Amino acid sequence: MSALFSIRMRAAQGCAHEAGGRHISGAESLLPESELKTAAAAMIERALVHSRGKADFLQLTIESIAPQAIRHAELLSIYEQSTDGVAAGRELALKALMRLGVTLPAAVRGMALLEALPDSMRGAMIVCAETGARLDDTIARGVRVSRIGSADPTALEQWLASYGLGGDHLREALLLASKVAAGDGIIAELCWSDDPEYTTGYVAGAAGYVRLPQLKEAGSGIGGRVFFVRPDADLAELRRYLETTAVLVDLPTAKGGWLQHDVLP
Ligand code: WAQ
Ligand code: MG
Repeated sequence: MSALFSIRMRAAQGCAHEAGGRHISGAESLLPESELKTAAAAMIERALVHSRGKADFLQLTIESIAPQAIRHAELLSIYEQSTDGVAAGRELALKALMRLGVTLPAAVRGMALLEALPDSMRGAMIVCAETGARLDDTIARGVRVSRIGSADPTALEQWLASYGLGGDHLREALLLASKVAAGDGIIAELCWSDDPEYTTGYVAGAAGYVRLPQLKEAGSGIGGRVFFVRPDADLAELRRYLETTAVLVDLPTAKGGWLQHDVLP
């Protein structure tokens, strides 16, 4: 296999993130050299034309990944849940988190952290799955998962389309959640988008990706991610995995039952 490159973008309004700029958008992928130009152009376009606002700062990083450093994870199964309104959606999200092994108080506390954000972070909060206490020290930055891609982007697109699924938000979230769920110490993840028009969010864990169509009100530009971890998780090691380990996501081996409706895993 030829060498792969990690390509990632972050964009902010006002000034750079680290100088206090407001996070607008980010993106990451793992690609062969031949696809970098197209991917870079798409990421620049995304940063400059975004529903959260116009970026004044944009950083693109491209670096090669040694083939022997690449790990693999399997694409999570999807469970689509129909819900009626945001309150019902969040209620169901709590239930899904508990099914994956988060305690009720921790699920409630973790969700409250996300609900209380004054504006979106660039990355995720790491929270104890037993107590709901925030464990990372990144304050308003968050832990950003990167070096993540599909082992076969064309096959993934066809796979999703065969289930009537597609779109950047879903594809990227599914890849990210598949890497996160494979992390040592991860129990579950809770996410909703910070793009004002995108209300679908999810709860994910090793047992699957539970898609909830309305986890926030349309028009809200505040979203985020919470990674719930075992109380004894090695946080430094986990953070290294999330931020720097290159992971390619493979399609599941068995096709039957990959997408299910209105059942929790
Ligand atoms: N690592 C950690 N946290 C991230 C990352 C990352 N690579 N990317 C985004 N976040 C956090 C950050 O706080 C953002 O503000 C927040 O998540 C939302 O990011 O249809 O689009 O890219 O099934 O806006 C989920 C549903 C869509 C998809 C999620 O998130 C579906 C989405 P966004
Ligand atoms: Mg966004």
